[in-house]
Amino acid sequence: MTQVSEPLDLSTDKTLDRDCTTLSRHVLQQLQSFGPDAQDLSALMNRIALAGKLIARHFSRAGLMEDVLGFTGDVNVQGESVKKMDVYANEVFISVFKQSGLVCRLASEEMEKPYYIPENCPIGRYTLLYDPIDGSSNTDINLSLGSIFSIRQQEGTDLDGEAKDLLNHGRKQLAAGYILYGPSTMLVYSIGKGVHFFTLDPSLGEFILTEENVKIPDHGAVYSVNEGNFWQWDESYREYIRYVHRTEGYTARYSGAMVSDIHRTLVQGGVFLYPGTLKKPEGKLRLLYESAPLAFLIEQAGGRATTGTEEILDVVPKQLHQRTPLIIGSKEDVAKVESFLKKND
Ligand code: P6P
Repeated sequence: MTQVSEPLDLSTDKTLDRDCTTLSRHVLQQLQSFGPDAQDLSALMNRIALAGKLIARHFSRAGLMEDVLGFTGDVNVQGESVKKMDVYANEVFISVFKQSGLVCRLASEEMEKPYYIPENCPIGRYTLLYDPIDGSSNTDINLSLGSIFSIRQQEGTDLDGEAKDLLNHGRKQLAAGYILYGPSTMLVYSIGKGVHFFTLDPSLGEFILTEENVKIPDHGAVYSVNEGNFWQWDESYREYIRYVHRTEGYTARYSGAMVSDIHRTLVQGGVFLYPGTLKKPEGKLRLLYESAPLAFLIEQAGGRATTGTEEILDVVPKQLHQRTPLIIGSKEDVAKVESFLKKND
């Protein structure tokens, strides 16, 4: 008589299965394919995850190690003082894609021109666009910050090494997301099939699936903007701020690191905005490796992202580091901001 084994405790089985839902497996599940393109995307996301783990580890020990915090003394292509963490994180993304055969070019906030990895270029058809550390003003004060990434397919041969094919709208993105270095390290991504949350389990050294198909609420109480720029804005934005000041049910949150503010907006609803100012009429935030990847995510989650006059994902940039005004978040809250812009048109 064969001994009938006790049925598996399903709760254990489910936990085990959840712990085995790594990022690379999730990508293949999303694509329902093991074909070469799916394998490429899975491998790309795995490398992004490795970059996130390396940067998170560096941050976690920053105060204990020499030469991690503080400024390098240099100024980047954006005219911003460079933090040592900016340089480290930028190098991490380059290193994780060497010998990958995947990524030929990397376009970064920290580099004026795209960086080519020659050994990958004959076969690597992907380009990584990224902001290695977004919100680096938070680095030395131990507040949350992030990395933002976007993956595009190279179009054409780029023989002149100018990567002109990158100057295209955001709906060309194959994948986009961010890594949030907070109390826990999270990786949030989309390959156009919804938005998914992964949380780093340091004991495993893996990002594990924690939430699938995240949807942004249609409305949230929080408006997120640097009101220190109030007198530099167009009157229509000042009218919107006066409205939320005098209307019950709104509150302000602003962290100085867009990834943190966007993550809160994605989870709780609301709106984040960085309008053009007198000093920067075109806005501060960069299109290709900050606003477009986040717009891709927020649209996938059922929200919206606009310049105020055009959907962010429709904007075709004229140059790699082009900036843009940004209004992003819940549908109803983005529409509320737009209603003030239209009133003043
Ligand atoms: P301000 C960080 O430099 C960043 O690009 C975003 O992460 C952040 O939301 C914004 O700039 C902060 O800019 O002018 O409010 O300090």
